[in-house]
Amino acid sequence: MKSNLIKALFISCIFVALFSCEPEKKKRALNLPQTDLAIEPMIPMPTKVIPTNSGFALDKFTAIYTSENADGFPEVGQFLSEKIHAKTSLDIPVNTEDTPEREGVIYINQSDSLELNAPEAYQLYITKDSIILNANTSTGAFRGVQTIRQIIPEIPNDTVAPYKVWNIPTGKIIDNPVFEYRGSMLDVARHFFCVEDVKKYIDLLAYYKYNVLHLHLSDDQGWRIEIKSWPKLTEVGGSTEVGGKSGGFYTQEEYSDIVNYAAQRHMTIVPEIDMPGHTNAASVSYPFLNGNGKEVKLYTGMRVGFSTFDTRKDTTYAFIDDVVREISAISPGPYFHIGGDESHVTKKKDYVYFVEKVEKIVQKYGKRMIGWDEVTTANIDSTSISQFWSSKANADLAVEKGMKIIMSPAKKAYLDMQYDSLSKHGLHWAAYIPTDTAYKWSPETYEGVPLENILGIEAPLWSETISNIDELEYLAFPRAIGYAELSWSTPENRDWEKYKVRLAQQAPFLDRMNVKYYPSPLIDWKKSQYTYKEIKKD
Ligand code: TNX
Repeated sequence: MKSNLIKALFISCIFVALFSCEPEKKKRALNLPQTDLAIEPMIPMPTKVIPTNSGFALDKFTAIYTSENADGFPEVGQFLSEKIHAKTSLDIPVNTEDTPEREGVIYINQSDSLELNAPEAYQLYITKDSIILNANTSTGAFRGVQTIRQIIPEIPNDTVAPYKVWNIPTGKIIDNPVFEYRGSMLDVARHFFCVEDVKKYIDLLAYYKYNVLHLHLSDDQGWRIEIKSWPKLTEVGGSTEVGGKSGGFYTQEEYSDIVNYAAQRHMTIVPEIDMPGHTNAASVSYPFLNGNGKEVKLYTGMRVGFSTFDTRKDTTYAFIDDVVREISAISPGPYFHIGGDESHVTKKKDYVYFVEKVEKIVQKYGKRMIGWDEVTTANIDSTSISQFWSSKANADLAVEKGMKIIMSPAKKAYLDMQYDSLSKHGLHWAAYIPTDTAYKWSPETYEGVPLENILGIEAPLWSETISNIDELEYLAFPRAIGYAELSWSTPENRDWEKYKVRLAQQAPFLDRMNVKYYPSPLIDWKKSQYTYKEIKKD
């Protein structure tokens, strides 16, 4: 009798042991909710999404493997691992040789046979057992990694997490941007923003697949980049800002730090030195540059259009040559922006003469010139780029000259415009731009610019009315998220009603990133995407 009891006990112990040996992973996978890749909050919306309605379990057993010899791929894998850690606290190894327990692998492969063959294209195949991200270039892989980040559920820390598994819906994604230039501009001249603020903005833009940050580095109120051959530009010209507080500037080392940080996120920095107008800070530093005939002094107001360089002096061009040379040497991207807007006190013929000369200087240092749309009134090269902000006539001129155009219509794409009359920050000279107006326009057809002339879209954030990162975020978000979709997604994939549902679900990410976005009343913000409570218990 006793021995029978011992036997039974022994058998049941074995049974319990066996049962608890059932792979933990399998047990967890059984508890995954039904999922649908097609309704994930991806922004910008990918070209094609084909759901297969099952789940990949991201957990502590997952590993990332990348093509090891393809340029930049291991770094992209590392970036994904870091971002997974920030979101889930999981430590996912990259290219580890320790494999025994690994299940559910994320592969990031260099591949020449994508359905869409373009530099930033990528494909994702998500099955129950693996995620395969294929891209031709590490830039394509980086864009695909943003998609993966967006479909890992954002689970609040305080939610019960019985299995510590993040369910990723299965399916296939084929994706590629419509426009090659997808940018935002930050005006660090009217108010100065420190390196950390700029990096945070870069991080947020990169998540939405932007590839350009244009820095407006000089204006009447401030000069923000060290030029070693002309030190007073920053000593004097960098000393103040709108409102009269002390301004600031980037040393060349700090600027390079920003450039490298952006490059790691596959983004290009476009430096802008605005001239011949908007040059009061430069002229206060070196008065020989001044061409408006008046005495120059530091300016901390918000007026535009009162300053100009002296366009007929050789020394002005010697100065510009040094500035373009020094900045180009630390800007690996292909562009140099010369401003050229609102030169209201420069005589027309002087303006044209100036732009043509400066274009040659920019080209001498191996860069492609960008200028605000007024530059098209000069006789410039078809390789130069016009940034449309207000003048249809200038857009037509650019098309006539065969130039590429960056679309930044002030009425639709200016991030410094107020949302409405109650907005805490911003201006409204062009329009009020609520979150839906920012999204509901078509860059492909705006002002009749032919599609083949459009290089892309840029959303400028002028900083007369904002002086810290919280205020910057209030104006930029959520509108900048919409511009990301306008510049990446096909017109067929853009629909306000569908977009606003996905936008609402950005709240947990924005909150985790401590982004002080404007909580537009048009959006039914979802504070949490999905919680473990939705996972059925056994
Ligand atoms: C116009 S748009 C400007 C900027 C101002 C902005 C304010 C353009 C090329 N120039 O100098 O900061 O309006 O919205």
